Formats: sequence, C-alpha cells, structure tokens
Amino acid sequence: MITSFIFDLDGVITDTAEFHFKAWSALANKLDIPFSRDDNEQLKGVDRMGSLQFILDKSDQSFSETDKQALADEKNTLYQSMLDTMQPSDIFPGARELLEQLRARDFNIALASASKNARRVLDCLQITDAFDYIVDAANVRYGKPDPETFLTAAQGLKVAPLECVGIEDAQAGLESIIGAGMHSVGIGDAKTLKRAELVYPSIAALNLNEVLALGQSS
Ligand code: G16
Ligand code: MG
Repeated sequence: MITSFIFDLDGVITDTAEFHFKAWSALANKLDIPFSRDDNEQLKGVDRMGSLQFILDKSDQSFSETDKQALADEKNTLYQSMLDTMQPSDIFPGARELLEQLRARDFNIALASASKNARRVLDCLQITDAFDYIVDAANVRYGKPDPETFLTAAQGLKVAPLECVGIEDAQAGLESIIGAGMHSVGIGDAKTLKRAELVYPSIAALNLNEVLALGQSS
C-alpha cells in the first residue's frame, strides 16, 4: 500500500532549469567553453560540482580545486540572484493542488532534491510547510543517481521504500528512485524516462488513482 510521496524539486514542482542554464552559460562563456541547451539537459538532477566538472571537461584548460570552488560559488551567486525573483505563482500548474490533495488524504510528503538551494526555492514558492521531511544536497553523501537521496527521505518519513512513490523529471533522479526500491513516476518525456512505471507530460497530468494502483500489487 502506498502511504508516502517523495518529490524531486527542480523540474517537478517548479522550473529552475532555465536559471541554471543562464548561470552556467554565463560562466562557460567567460571561460570560452561552449555550453548548449542539450548540455543543460544532461545536468538535470546532477549536483553543483558534478555539473561544473561536466562543463570543465569540455575544455583543455586545467583547474585547481580552489579554482573550481570559486567558479561554483560564482555560478551559485548568479543563480541565487535569479531565484530571488521567484514568486509563489512560479510553481508548476497542478503542483500546489496535488500537495493539498495528498495532505487532505493523510499521505506523508517529502522532498528529495539534489540542490543546496532547495529550501530557498520552497520558501520563494511558499510551500515549505507542505513537506513533512526535506532532503537536500546538504543531507546526503552520494547524490543522484545513487539511491541515498530518496532513501534518506523514506527514513525521515519512517516508512519502507515500497510504500513510497518517487516523482522525478531527470534520468539521474529516476535511477535513484529505482535503486531505492520505490515506485517510480516520471514527469516529462516518456522516451527519456522509459524506466519509470508511469510517465506524465507534466505534474498537472498526474492521475492520482492510477499512481495509487501501483501499490496494489505490493
Ligand atoms: C537540481 C537541478 C540540477 C542542479 C542541482 C544542484 O536538482 O536539477 O540541475 O545542478 O539541483 O543545484 P544547486 O547548485 O542549487 O545545489 P533536483 O534534484 O532538485 O532536480
Ligand atoms: Mg529534477
């Protein structure tokens, strides 16, 4: 039986990918490294230092650990200045309603994000209180696709993984859900997220009865 829902943040509840793209583009541009929208797609769900390394690997320049930290900080400062323009209305259509519906029906609700800025984003959207437990990059040693992010969320809710549905837009996150032994729902392109048990084009399209039926055989 499904008792708990564990949500990814970026790409499921709101779209911060455009801000990440602009901030990484500005940095890559300064370093004369090409960075495309396709590259940005591959960074979804990947943590900050992993994302930076992906970009630096496209260059033949060498960077010390101190250089890398300074570059990551520079990107984050720019990204945070964009986050501060976010409003409660920047939540994806249907996300607030789904959280309210789950709360009304007494499901446990957690967040499982790879972002160190997760709490800041939730505060901007004014939905921090919708979550019983929040896992962000500060709580985990091994980021997505390792199962630790989603497993930590289930532990925080004090439930078994099989009682949980994980909801993700990124392949790395989906691997984390599957590795954790949870039911999986993808948000986005069914071809990219083909390992998910169910895929919907957006959070607004999620069919709760269909998702709950995943738990009937377990
Ligand atoms: C998000 C994004 C990634 C981003 C990562 C780290 O993960 O999808 O693109 O690189 O967080 O973000 P920050 O630099 O804010 O720590 P998720 O898991 O919420 O989709
Ligand atoms: Mg995501």
